[in-house]
Amino acid sequence: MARFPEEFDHCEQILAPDGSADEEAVQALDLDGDALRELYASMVQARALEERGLTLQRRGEFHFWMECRGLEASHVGTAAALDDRDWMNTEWRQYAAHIQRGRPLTDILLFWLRGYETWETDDLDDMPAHERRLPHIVAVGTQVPQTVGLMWGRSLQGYDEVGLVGVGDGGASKGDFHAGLNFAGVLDVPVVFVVFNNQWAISTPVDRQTAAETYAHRAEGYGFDGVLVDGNDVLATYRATRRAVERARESGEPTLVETLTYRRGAHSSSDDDSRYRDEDEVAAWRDRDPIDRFGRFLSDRGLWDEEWGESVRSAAEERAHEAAEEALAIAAEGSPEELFDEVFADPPGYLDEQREELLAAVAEHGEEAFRW
Ligand SMILES: Cc1ncc(C[n+]2csc(CCOP(=O)(O)OP(=O)(O)O)c2C)c(N)n1
Ligand SMILES: [Mg+2]
Repeated sequence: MARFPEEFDHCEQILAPDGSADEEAVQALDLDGDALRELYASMVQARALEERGLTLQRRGEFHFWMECRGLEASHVGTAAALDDRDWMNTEWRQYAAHIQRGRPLTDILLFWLRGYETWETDDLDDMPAHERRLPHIVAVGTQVPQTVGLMWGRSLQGYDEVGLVGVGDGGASKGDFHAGLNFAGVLDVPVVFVVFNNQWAISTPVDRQTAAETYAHRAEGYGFDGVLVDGNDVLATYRATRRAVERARESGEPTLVETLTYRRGAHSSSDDDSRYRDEDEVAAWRDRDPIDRFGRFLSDRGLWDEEWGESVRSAAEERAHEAAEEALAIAAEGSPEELFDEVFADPPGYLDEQREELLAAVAEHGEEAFRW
């Protein structure tokens, strides 16, 4: 069974569920009103995008979609702690983090519509923050050793950049997780590992992933620090990650940050979560909504009122709508043979043969027959 929110009040926290805050801790963050409002707006944008994506999937315009509902504070707070020069590789549900780093919504959607990503530049010295990432890999957990390799290389080249890599509670069971953390600990690779413990990996609850009390404990076995934070508190996830980023930059020492949270939506648009979990559990976590909590905090400081909240929400919905229209139009211009692009610089011969076969089939049956 997954666990209820009351059991997790021992996590590092700045905002209580009612929005009241540890004032001293807030002051120490040194975030002004605009920066605080930006965190809120990123979370709202992520939710608007997820609602749009789900609607379009139900209408048959997207073949697949996944929600990050409930995880926004974990994704946005950790991403906000990075500098523009840093790198961020994500697990597949983490689009709120990309939003916080300024990645265009259309670009996020196009990955799910086309299965590949494009970059505006390959000049590493002139790359904007939102492009400083590896291509998204659907194979769970592989991003962990890849990030360590990337950051080991960058630090050997003399750059003072830090890499953040996100992985789920399920992904943390992969051997890749061990290989990545062990290597980074031994060689002082400047990486912040973030385990988004949302307590489910499709239908497998976290107590079938690990018998340990926390993921954060594992850091000790790799020779570095681990910290458990309330994943529904955007200021706590920001602070813990910021500390870890600073440490990595100064000494190369990695950190493991566990954000404890809950996946409120189904695993994906292809999943029916009512078949394996109790609605009471979902309802309990709905009361801990990270956006509502942060809104109450902002409201107490005069940074949020109904009118402003509504304007942020409606602008986010409009942007999500426009981005979806744009992404669908771009994807419609693509052709089936794109399947073979963006993988190999020099494709092996058998792929050329398969491309010819596909083109012959398209010529015979028409492109429409190859669209989902
Ligand atoms: C190597 C591999 N095995 C299985 C899958 C299918 N799969 C996709 S997501 C997922 C669960 C991931 O759970 P978790 O790591 O907790 O991330 P979450 O979905 O909760 O964000 C699985 C098993 C996959 N993509 N890659
Ligand atoms: Mg999970």
